[in-house]
Amino acid sequence: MIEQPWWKKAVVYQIYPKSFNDTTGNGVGDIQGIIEKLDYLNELGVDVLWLTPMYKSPQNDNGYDISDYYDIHDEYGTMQDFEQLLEETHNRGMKLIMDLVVNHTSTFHQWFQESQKSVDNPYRDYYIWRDPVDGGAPTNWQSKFGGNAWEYDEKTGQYYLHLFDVTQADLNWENEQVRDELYQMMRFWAEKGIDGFRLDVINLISKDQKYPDDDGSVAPGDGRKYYTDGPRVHEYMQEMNREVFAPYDLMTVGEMSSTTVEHCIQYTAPDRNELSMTFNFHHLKVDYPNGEKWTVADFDFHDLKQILSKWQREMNKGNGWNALFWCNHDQPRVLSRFGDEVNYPEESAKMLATTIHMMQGTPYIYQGEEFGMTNPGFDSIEKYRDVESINMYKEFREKGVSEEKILEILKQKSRDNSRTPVQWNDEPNAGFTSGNPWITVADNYKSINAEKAKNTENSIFHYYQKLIQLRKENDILTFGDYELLTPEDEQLFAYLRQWNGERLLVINNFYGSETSFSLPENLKLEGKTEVMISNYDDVSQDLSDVKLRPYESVVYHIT
Ligand code: TEU
Repeated sequence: MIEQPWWKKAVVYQIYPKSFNDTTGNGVGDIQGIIEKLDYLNELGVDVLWLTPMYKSPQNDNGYDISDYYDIHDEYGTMQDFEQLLEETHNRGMKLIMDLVVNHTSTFHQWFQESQKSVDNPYRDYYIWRDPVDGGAPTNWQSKFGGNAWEYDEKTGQYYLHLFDVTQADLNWENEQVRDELYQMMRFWAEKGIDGFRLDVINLISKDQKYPDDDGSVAPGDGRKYYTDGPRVHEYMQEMNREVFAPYDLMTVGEMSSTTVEHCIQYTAPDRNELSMTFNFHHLKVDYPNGEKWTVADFDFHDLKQILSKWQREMNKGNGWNALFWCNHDQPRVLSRFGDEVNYPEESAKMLATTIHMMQGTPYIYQGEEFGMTNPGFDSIEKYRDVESINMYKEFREKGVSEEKILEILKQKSRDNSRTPVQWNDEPNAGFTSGNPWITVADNYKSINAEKAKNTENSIFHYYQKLIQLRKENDILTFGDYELLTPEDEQLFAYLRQWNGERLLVINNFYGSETSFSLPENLKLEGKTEVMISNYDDVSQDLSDVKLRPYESVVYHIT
């Protein structure tokens, strides 16, 4: 075994507390609900739990709008509950990381409330305030949730910047005092004994101080090039690392919006002392034709392979480290997106899991993915809760798009697709709550639920268990290099990993028809061959001509 940071062999499980498990009957998940399910998570075998924000918040963006970093949101419980959760997680040999939202705070945060009072308030400079330009907004940048990114404040006659919702004001990272306050807050949580942080949109914290208008070369008022991976971002990451991460030996994963592989190498190469690993989203834009998310579209399989392969190759070469994932609370369910939830739910869910879990990086599982949860297929706007979806609905209605068309888009693209309650069993509300759930439970919970998956041999749950175990037992998964095979094949995602004389041949059929794989002519794979994992019984043994059934996935280990 080679010495390495522990998180290079870990698997992380993401919990969206609001939808995880409710013990009080108020329809909202809570901390005690997480504690209740720790044995389940331990049985699955995951090493780390990532909790999305549980701090005090008006919940306009489900907790990504924090009004007090030092307190727990009432509906979730108390600080004592949190401390109990941390202890019980540790007692089971698992670790816990918190979500850190420091690009912005809620406008209900005390800092902003002060900041808004007057131009000479000591907190004014905690946020980004600018004078009007030509009687209007300082720049033409668009908020990620629609509309201009600047909001006018009548009282003081200036605008503040909000890259997200109007109640999420961007912090001014140029201000050293802001940075110090934030580091102090991070140390507060580190002192409690947490094991790390997931850092929300952390590559957006450094803005171009000239605040130029966007010329519209990507999209009208796009603005991203003036604040994405901005001028001082690496300096800030190194400072944060020095001030907080290194002294407490924390695992950190940065959420990187519209980033590049060059930047992610810089963020994660060990000698730079910034972050442990990064999430990037390029592989999840393969169903955004011409960059447009809000449209119904199939995914581009060729692009999916190319993008994932590029990140595998280049991060490995640059000594960076990828977070591997298909889903989170901002993305539709992967089974509905890249699999076939109707005809081959079991096969395609397992195939997708294999594709990601055999790569280099740290895999993340989003709650419910481990037993095949799907998009709920909401058929009315009243069922949606997400601020982004609701803004989009209003905007599109104003433009004259039909209700029916918008619902069709939301069914595929809304963030609420992954936010429906975890389906624990076949009891009312899927066992999530005894009350009224804050968002409707998907109606397939009687057939798709955790209890059933746990009690069924060969279920998706048991397949994930096995994948998690394999990562611990096989160094090749951590260290092996990566080569995409048959890149032009329109149905197969096949790759080869090699390390220390061992090889892994990973073959995934992404479609519902049969096909076959033949080894490229120049590739000779000699040695003892074993099937490491597969989602069908009796798989082909002849590597020169592997027959694949619908959504078949097979991994050969050659030693
Ligand atoms: O998301 C950042 C982000 O840019 C997206 O994934 C976003 O949801 C997408 O662009 C919308 O189309 C993070 C959080 O994960 C998300 O839940 C928050 O809403 C957002 O930051 C703001 O804090």
